[in-house]
Amino acid sequence: MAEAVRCFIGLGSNLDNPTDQVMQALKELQDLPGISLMASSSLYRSDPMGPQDQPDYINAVAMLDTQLTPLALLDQLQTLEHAHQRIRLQHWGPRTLDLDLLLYGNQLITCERLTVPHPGLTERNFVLWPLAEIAPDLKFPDGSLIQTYLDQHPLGTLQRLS
Ligand code: A4P
Ligand code: MG
Repeated sequence: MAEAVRCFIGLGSNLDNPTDQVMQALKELQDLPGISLMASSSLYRSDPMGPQDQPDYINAVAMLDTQLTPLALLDQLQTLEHAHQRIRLQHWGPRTLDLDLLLYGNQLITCERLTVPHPGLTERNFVLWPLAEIAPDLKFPDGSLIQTYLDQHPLGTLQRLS
């Protein structure tokens, strides 16, 4: 059997009780076939990036090991999004559940359905801080350290929830 690859998933929600959406999604990730959930961050409340006339987000990051291929993993994540009745109305608009594949081992992936590392990864404090909470020594595929990006994108109004 193929060796498991360490992956990180970004979770976000700002509709229909976002805290429950994210906590439920973390449970569901754990139950997905071919996936072992290794750690999950605290939940964080964040100001909306993009259109401002939408509610605050709840964000978190999960660490998992999987033998699924990147596209098979994306399929699983999208099935989960659909199960949360996500309706895609507007780019960067409100959503019940958004699951982004942030990192798939050290792989660089560019295809029609997938860009990994996720292009927003090193620019969003609501991704960087929860990621650093569960992987403080993380190195990105280009060799850069997560700590560098934390310094560039401080916590600001991002709020870690207990
Ligand atoms: N896709 C390509 N690469 C990936 C990847 N690494 N992970 C493709 C997941 N999907 C990936 O995604 C559109 C397509 O991207 C998918 O079909 C997949 O094949 P989408 O989630 O439907 O589109 P979107 O969310 O409207 O656009 P985008 O650019 O993915 O938005 P983001 O980056 O997900 O941002 N503010 C706060 N505070 N917190 C948030 O979490 N999230 C967003 C959405 C906006 N503002 C936010 C937050
Ligand atoms: Mg997305």
